Amino acid sequence: MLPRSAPVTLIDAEGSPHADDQYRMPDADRLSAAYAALVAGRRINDQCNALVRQGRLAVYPSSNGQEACQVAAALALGDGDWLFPTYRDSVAIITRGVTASGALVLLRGDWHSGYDPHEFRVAPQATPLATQLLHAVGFAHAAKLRGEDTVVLAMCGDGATSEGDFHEAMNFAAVFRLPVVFFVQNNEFAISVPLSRQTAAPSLAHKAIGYGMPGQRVDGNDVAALLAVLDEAVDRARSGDGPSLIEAHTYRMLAHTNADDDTRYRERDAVEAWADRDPIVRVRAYLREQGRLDDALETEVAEASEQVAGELRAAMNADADLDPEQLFSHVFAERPAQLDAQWAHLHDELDRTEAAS
Ligand SMILES: Cc1ncc(C[n+]2csc(CCOP(=O)(O)OP(=O)(O)O)c2C)c(N)n1
Ligand SMILES: [Mg+2]
Repeated sequence: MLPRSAPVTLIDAEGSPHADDQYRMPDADRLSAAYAALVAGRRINDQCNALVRQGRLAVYPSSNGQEACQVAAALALGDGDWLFPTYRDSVAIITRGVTASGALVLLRGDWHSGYDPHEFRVAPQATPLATQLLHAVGFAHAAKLRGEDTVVLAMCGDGATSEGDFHEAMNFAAVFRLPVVFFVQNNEFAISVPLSRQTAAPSLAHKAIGYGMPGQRVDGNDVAALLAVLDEAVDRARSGDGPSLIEAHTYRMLAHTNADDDTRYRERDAVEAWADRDPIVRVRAYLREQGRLDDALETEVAEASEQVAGELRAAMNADADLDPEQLFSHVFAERPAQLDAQWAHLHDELDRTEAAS
């Protein structure tokens, strides 16, 4: 049950294969698909970072540098399985098949999810930390009671592991042997709080033992290792052996969101050191070495990513059709006097705007 002392790695930072006696290298077709998704994921992250500066997205918690975790989480699941993502997991949602513009509707500021969770088997992105873990566990419990073979993969960050909801979710899932994979992206920060101020445990994966489930640590910038480790946890869940906790060691390359200034709490050198461990560079080097990737295919992958980014730009640059009255919908069954006054104020303003135009 104990996690390894060092994270599982199958492709090292130079792109060379790293032998492991427990985990096998995923086949080249799967890694090629992962590479294409990684390149698209990076392009989407960069596009969203630009859109937020242009005022077209309200906020963007990017996964720059964490794309291997995003891609592997989506690719490790079968079609009928469910993903429970956080605010930082837009790329995982898109890799699962949701259109980029649909996935970004929430972060644009809309009050509804931009996709049908049942169509893609992806829950809406959760912003209150660790709440999605409880939803995931409840969902898995229901699936088990119904005799379905659904596996649920629930994502969270290192900071979220300090929440009470994390504890409740882990304990319930283990006691009832539920088909859940808890997937922690340890990017070393919870906004400005470093991991050293978050936990005194030897690793986040070690927390699994106390609940009675296996924990494993994996290099979060190695998509091959992530796929192999997540595959094993998904198989275990599906075969009725219960939940697992996987901790991916990665790094948040940008600030928490556009609203954060990370120069106030971390050194540039630390960030730059992680640039050498970029998740795209190493799988690209490996696939090239294997003769599975050449200039033509790289161009094809880059062009496909440009197309996704272009479609996203076009969708986000179109003004949303907003109804200001929705601000008042479903808040109170009977509107109190204070909101009545605000309602009247809004209508007065709308009438005057209309009269002036
Ligand atoms: C219950 C709750 N408390 C506090 C917050 C404010 N908050 C938003 S993100 C964040 C940090 C989370 O860090 P981590 O879990 O490591 O995820 P990351 O952002 O690094 O992906 C905090 C404290 C919140 N969203 N929900
Ligand atoms: Mg974090």
